[in-house]
Amino acid sequence: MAHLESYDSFQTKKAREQKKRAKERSSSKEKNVNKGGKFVIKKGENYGTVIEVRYNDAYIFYEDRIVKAHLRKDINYPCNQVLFPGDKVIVEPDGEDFVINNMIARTSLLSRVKKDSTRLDSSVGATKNIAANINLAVIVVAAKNPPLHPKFIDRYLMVLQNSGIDSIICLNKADLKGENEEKTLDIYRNIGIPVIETSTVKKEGIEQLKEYLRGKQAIFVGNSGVGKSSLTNSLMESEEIKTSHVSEKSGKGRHTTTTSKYYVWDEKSSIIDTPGIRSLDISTFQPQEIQEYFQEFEAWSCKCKFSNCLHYKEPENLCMVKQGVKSGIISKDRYKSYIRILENVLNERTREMDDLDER
Ligand SMILES: Nc1nc2c(ncn2[C@@H]2O[C@H](COP(=O)(O)OP(=O)(O)O)[C@@H](O)[C@H]2O)c(=O)[nH]1
Ligand SMILES: [Mg+2]
Ligand SMILES: [Zn+2]
Repeated sequence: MAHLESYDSFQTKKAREQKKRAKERSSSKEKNVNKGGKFVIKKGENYGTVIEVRYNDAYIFYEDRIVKAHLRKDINYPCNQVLFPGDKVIVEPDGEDFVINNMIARTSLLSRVKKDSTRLDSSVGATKNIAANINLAVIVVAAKNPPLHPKFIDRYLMVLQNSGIDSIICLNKADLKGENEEKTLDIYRNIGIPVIETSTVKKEGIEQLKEYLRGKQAIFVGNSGVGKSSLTNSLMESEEIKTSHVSEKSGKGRHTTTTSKYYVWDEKSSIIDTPGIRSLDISTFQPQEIQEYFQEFEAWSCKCKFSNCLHYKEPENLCMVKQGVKSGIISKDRYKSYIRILENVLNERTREMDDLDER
């Protein structure tokens, strides 16, 4: 676990602050439910882990088996608005089922933009919560097929960091890796993100991946076709994984995974295999905030002429970040990712202004 420890010590003060903010955000979402008797508690022993949520009930991994459970009677919300996969709950037998008496306060809540959300309902319910209490995200990318693009990695890194979740990069299909891919990976090694390389074809790197996953409530994220399900299968070949469970109703696609699968190894270790999460929610970011997630800019940006420099349309001679890119010390790809995300956020804000004007 040496890698993980060095990564933890790498966490900057800023990252810790981001985590704190993420925690506050997720706990503010719990408030509604907590109005009656205390449902959300700070700590608890002998908890079970939610692995699938339906409208009225949830499946809980509890004492080495999966039990079906419903919410305590006084909680007047559908189960799927209160609990998400990964939530830790206190249950007790209740007739044939179990009853969920409490939920332990979340450490993180990961969400994505809903596929069917339109601009009109963007204020309500436009995001879908994917999983709670995730403490490690494995960003899976492929060396080739699909090609390796830093822009996906950067978006994931930003959103995950903002949710208070540590990330590692897993380059799968390492058997297809060339020089260009090696250069791309170096960008991330240089900024302190752990990178592991796997090949499910050659059965390489699986043990190392396992080492990272042990003791974690982890999630595989990444575009479809990169090999997330193949990796899960490789992990499953080892006997440690006890349970697998399909959550969400299956969609129509025949050859791609359309459902999330929750694999539990033991009380403390699990992995969620997600279908590709296409649209991550970046709507909550302020333009000025985005650069915080490009930690290697910081040493330069503090010397930009304007303290609120966006390193965007400002003249090159007044922007040190642009100088850093020019000198080759800041990766051009990372800078491009930054600009792409910034433009997304700025466009979103322009559209909101237009909407206001029209009213
Ligand atoms: N060359 C190579 N192909 C792989 C590797 N892992 C997975 N694949 C192939 O990549 C394709 C997509 O894999 P899959 O696990 O379904 O990806 P997912 O959509 O991310 O779950 C399949 O055809 C796999 O056989 C690998 O390590 N090397
Ligand atoms: Mg899959
Ligand atoms: Zn600047």
